[in-house]
Order: sequence, then structure tokens, then C-alpha cells
Amino acid sequence: MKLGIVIWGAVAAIGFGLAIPAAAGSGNCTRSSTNGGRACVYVNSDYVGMFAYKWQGSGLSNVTGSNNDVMSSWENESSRNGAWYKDADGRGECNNMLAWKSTSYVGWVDNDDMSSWRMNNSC
Ligand SMILES: [Ca+2]
Repeated sequence: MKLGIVIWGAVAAIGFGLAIPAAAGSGNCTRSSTNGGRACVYVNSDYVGMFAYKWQGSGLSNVTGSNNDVMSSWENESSRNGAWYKDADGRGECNNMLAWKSTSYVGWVDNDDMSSWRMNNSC
């Protein structure tokens, strides 16, 4: 790539970052050419420690074993709305994981409580 293009790209990226401060997260939750976008969940705040992901359109499943009740942040890098639940099998309090949104910390009330989730609908 020519130097001029690199510099222009960097300037554009900085400007873009300032214009859209709410842009998601970590860069770990990447798209797939075959499966499209996905949502990712992390054991720590600020998208640290990804322990599970779910492709857009995937149905409800439980998080089990050491993954149960550990989620502190999430990002949805897909065009589909999703949701997470405090109890298994889609029960308990439901929290939206809307398309193209992310949460760097779910807050102390909701921290370490996710037991099931889906990527085919919001609450
Ligand atoms: Ca729970």
C-alpha cells in the first residue's frame, strides 16, 4: 500500500472514531464469511476474556459449568438482535443484546448472572 493511502486511512480512522464513540469493543468478535456476524461474551469488563460466542440467528442455549454466572461484558457484532437471561432455558430476567451494540460492563446488579442466551430475537 502506498504511503499516501496509509496516512489518509489513519486520518480517516481517527475522524471516524471521534464521530462514532459508541462503536463496539474489542475487535475480538469478528465476522465469518460463512456464518456472518456473531455476539461474544466476556468474563471481565471491557471485553476481556471471551468465554463464548454465538452466530447471528442461533437459538437459545445454556451456558454451563465454569461459564455459568460469569459474564461481565458483551458485544453483538451482527445485524440480529439477541438476549441473555439470568436463568437457564431462557428463564429469569431478560436483557437485550441488540444488533451492533455492546456493553463494556453490565453493572453490579447484572454482573456474573448470565445462564442462557440467544441470537435470534430480543427479549
Ligand atoms: Ca444465573
